[in-house]
Amino acid sequence: MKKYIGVLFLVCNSFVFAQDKRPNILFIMSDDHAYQAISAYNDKLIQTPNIDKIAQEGILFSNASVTNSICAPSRATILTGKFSHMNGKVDNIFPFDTTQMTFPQLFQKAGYQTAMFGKLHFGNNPKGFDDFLILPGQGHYINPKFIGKEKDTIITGYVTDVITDLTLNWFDEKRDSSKPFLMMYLHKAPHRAWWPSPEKFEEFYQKEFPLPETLFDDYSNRASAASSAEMNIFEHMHLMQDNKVYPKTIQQMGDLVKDITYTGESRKIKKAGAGEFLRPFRRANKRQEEQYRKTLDKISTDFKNKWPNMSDKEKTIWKYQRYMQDYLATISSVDDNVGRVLDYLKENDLEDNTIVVYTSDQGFYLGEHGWFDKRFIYNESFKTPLLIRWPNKIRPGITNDEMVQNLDFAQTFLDAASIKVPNDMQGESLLPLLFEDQKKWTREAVYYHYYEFPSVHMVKRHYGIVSKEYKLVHYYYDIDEWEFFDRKADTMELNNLYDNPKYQQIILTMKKKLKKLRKKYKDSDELSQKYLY
Ligand code: SGN
Ligand code: CA
Repeated sequence: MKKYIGVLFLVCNSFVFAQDKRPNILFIMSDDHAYQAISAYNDKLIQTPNIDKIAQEGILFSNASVTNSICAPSRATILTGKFSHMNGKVDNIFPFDTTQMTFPQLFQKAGYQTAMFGKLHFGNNPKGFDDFLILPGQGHYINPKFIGKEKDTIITGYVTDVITDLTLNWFDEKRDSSKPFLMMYLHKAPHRAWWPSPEKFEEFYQKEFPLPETLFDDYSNRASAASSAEMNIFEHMHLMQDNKVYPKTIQQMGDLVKDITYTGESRKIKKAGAGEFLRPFRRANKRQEEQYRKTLDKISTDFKNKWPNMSDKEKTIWKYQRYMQDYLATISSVDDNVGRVLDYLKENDLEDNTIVVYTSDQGFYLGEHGWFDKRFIYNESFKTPLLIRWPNKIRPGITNDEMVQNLDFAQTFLDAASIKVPNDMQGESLLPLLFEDQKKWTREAVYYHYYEFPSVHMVKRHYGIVSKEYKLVHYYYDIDEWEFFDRKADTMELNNLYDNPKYQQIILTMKKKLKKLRKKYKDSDELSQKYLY
């Protein structure tokens, strides 16, 4: 009997030991973080030493992309490992069917301890989490409210710091060291309306940023969708909500009030965004308001002095600088806070067995093509940052240019944790690329499909195929137009070659590949009909 107990003890022990060896996963995602605003990708706009550290000690993907460049659909794709047309969350409007399997549920079942803090923006509470506190919808930058498992709560402070405090407190107070963890640490920043902390607001207000080459793009040589979109900095960015021309009393602005409140989007669109007007700042308490006021007054004075005498071109540049100052200031806070979490892992001996991922729910335009926002298949919003560290597994400092997608995350994490992948997931595990086993990676091109139209920013519905070399796009629904770009020759995507005789053969080949991909992933014109409104 004793002998059997001994054997049983050994078996149990080795089981516990084997369990312990499964890696922890820290999934860090921000909202609308352009790769152009991470110094590991581009150091012309901002220094992000902490985020960069993940790439220095791991891998950086230079061609990582999303399947549908908008918030909730990206999150649904990440959680289900399926394209929007399969998981049904095609845009921020259609509901998510919560009976679907998501990868955190599989982690929880497999014995991982699971937690989520921050922005989910999904319309539902997440499944498969032992603990969570999520922002309702878009959430607030200042003194944010959180939805919890048991009760809701409002926490005083700046959202990026608060989400980090919640994450670190969970590690300190709730983590069960006998289990590996899956932590989803999800930032609201740098989402519009780009409210920095008071300190960063002042610090970044002093800075001036280089102009993107295509700030004054006239959208010639492109499909008509580029010129009909409503995300142009000069035309559609609000002076008040976005650029923070927010005088103490509106009367102080005299005749300029008309400009502040009516420059920007069409009345219809402006009405839709009106709820957001000043909302983030209105949540500030007296002390916080005073802190912000210092910088706000400088902005109003500058606006009052300069605006009436500026040309349209100068106005665009003024708005661009204001935009970059605030957008990048919110990122600077994200970077500081990522540093706090990385330090925690190091100080608590969690560094070695933790896979750290940094990504965004999609990319963003930082003035390229004159734009802000996302949605298009053009590089700045189609691509997304992706940096992964896994000590002793990933060779430090490597870069990979394969066509990987947010679609692949679920399968990658399941594979790393040795959990069985459901047959209907549509991505690929990235482990061969992390381990530089290139032969095991056969994907040539990826598929993209954007749906949310007509809606804010008015980006037409489109789908397409993207390889390292080429991009072929079809705009449908209310128009029928194609675009074809030579990605290597035309990195800024200014020259639609769809009608160029020299490219007809390759366009034909890409069309065939697109058709094949649509078949493989089970998308079709008939299915698109289901998602019209
Ligand atoms: C809001 C923003 C838009 C943004 C959408 C979707 N306008 O409507 O600029 O595209 O959210 O963003 S705002 O005036 O309300 O800030 S997403 O990240 O949630 O998809
Ligand atoms: Ca987003």
